[in-house]
Amino acid sequence: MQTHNLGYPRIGNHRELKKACEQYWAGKIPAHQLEQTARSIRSFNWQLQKEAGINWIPCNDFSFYDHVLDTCLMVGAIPERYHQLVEEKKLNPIDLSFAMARGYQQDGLDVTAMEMTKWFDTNYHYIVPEFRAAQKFSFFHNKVINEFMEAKKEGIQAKPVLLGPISFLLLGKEKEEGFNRLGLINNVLPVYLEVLKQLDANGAYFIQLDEPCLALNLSGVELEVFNNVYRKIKTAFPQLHIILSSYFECYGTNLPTVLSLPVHTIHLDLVRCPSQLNDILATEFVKSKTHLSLGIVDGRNIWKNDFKQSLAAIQKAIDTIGKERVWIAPSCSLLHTPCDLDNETNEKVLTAEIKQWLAFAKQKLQEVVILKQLANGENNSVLQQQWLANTNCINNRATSTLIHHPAVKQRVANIAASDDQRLSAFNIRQQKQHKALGLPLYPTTTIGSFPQTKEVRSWRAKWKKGELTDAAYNDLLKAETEKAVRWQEEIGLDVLVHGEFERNDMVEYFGEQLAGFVFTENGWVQSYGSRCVKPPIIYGDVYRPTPMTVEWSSYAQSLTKKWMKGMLTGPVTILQWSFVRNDQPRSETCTQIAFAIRDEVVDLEKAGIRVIQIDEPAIREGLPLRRENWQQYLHWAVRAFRISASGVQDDTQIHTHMCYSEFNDIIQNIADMDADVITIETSRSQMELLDAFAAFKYPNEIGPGVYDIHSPRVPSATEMVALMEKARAVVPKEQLWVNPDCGLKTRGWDETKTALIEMVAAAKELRQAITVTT
Ligand code: THG
Ligand code: ZN
Repeated sequence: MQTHNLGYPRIGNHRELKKACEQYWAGKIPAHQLEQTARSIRSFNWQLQKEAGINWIPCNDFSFYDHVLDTCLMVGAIPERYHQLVEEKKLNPIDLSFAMARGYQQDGLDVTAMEMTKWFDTNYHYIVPEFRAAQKFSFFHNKVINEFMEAKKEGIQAKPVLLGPISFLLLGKEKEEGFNRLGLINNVLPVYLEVLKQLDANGAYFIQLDEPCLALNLSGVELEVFNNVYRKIKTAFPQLHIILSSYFECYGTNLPTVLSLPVHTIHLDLVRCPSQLNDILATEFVKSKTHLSLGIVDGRNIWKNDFKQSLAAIQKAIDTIGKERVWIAPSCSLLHTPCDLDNETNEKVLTAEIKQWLAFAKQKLQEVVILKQLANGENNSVLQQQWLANTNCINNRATSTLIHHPAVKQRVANIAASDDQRLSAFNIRQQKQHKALGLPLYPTTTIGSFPQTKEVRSWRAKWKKGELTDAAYNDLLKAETEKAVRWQEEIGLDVLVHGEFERNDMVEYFGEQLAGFVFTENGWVQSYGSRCVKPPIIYGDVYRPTPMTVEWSSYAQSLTKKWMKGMLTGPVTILQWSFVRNDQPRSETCTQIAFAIRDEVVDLEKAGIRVIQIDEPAIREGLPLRRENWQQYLHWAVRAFRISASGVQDDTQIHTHMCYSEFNDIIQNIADMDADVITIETSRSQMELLDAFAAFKYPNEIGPGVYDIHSPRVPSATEMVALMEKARAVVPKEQLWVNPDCGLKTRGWDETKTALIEMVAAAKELRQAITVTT
């Protein structure tokens, strides 16, 4: 029996990599210091895994920015617009990768960044490879060899991890019409073979090829490519030991192909797909020589492993295929969990009772090793103690009174048919809302947040440290809010927002006020590049003890005669961006959150807030990886949104906001959410996204974003009018709103002001055009 790890968090125990990268980008530290930080993180991680007793420790799981981007560099898939950076500016591979991820604006050059999208169903974003029909590949950056040698110098025989060639192609996108990127496989495979050759020559023994696309629905043609590629690898390197891994889902209909591939080991995500093991053990596979890596420790969540349950599965595998063919591992790379629970030392933040239920990356590796020892039949007092401690923690969590609130469960169990229905149909609500709100055609609004300046952040930091009293902090926020309100009135926006200066993260802010959530001090997880999030932990039944946003919204409304929009995060997004309890279905937890948000919506209405936005940017990324599971998810996710929105009168207007999404394939479900107004990101794609809404004849009101807030560029009123005219060509003008793409939290005030003044001018021009023509 062997243990291995698929990947370790690379941000560093205290986000050292984030800090070093940002300092390097700001020109505050030289390249060698950045590389020194990277080396010490790698070394720290390797030694930690060695001390934990892991047999096969990964290398090349490190990345300065993203591992898919690194793969682009490995195989020389460098889009043409960056070529001058290599040829003229002589950028080294690390600087080049930063330019590809972040764009390059220097010495008169303005090269745009590559696109970013979500890594499967996680909150991690990867850089999307760009392919052309005549795409050439070459072994361009030898990072993987370097890291293998670096580990060797540290006395570690590491297991290089590579994103497999097929998933690499499938995760990318065609940048021109008329070809299929998978057709490039014969061009890219030689580069992979060259990499394997050099790894082999340098003494690599096991090599992990990640093919996470095996978690998706694949066609017969795609599966045939798997057959060909892995046979060619075997033929070229009969002596190399390939570990093929996929995660986040069952292999499903891909399983027969996977089991037939000539690889040394096949990794199974037994957390997402526990049934898979029995299925495999009932086939002819048993008679083969292939090893099975049992991904039994949850790499996506923070709960302690249940040893008893895990051992039952491991034992079954051992009994059927023998100890020699069994490996133990986390279910996927530990990239998605925080580094080390030992860094949580403040009992006021994370109580001892809850902390004992948790395991972060370091603890998960210890679990993997203990499971192996237990399965091996080893027996000593330490092991006995570990077993006992685990049993106690698991029992303690199962029976804890902290978790269960009968009233919450009852409310979900007694859900009435009317709970997810507004009082009247949209056309009736629309009439009542138009009458009650008295807004002009093409009403203008923003998505919610205004710039979180250094000052605002510093007030919060001081207040958290106790250097600022509640009263002083509140006064500062009130003044900032009032400034924002006055300014919005001045420029003539129609529906105002309070600016959200009191909030940190749009999920954290609500989690902190809801029962059933806890937080960590240092539980950071990489989101993209140097950006990290600290997901809340949902450990128990969720309810809302007291109003969360009513005070701020009422205060802001009291400052103006215009309508002030209430701003909430929706139940699906709160669920999606948290670590969720695993002792009940996600749908159940989501419904509990939905009722908590509903209570807030009702209280906002009572306080006189008549326009309420419930953001759901994460609804699409929550989609299951396999299509056959989509409708079940969409059923409970859409219902959760509707529960949160349906407690109000007809003339209260419910908005929602979505971004970073394609909507074509779920447009019916978005319509089923039945928000009175939806604002969406469309400006980057020049309103292309709106096509789905137009073709579907989306019945409710829409605010297609007219400018891209992710860029500092300020568009003119003329450009925005042109975009809105595109929208008007496919959506009746009575349905249209004018707003930016997304919240303005990450922008500066100057650009925000200029852009919004232009936006209001654009709306006026659009209204003018109507009066002239009628
Ligand atoms: N919140 C959460 N998840 C998210 C987003 C979010 N996932 C998708 C998208 N938005 C990711 N975008 C970002 C943007 C900025 C940051 C993180 C994710 C960010 N993080 C700070 C950093 O790394 O410096 C840390 C957080 C803070 O200091 O408040 O800026 O909005 N949950
Ligand atoms: Zn957005």
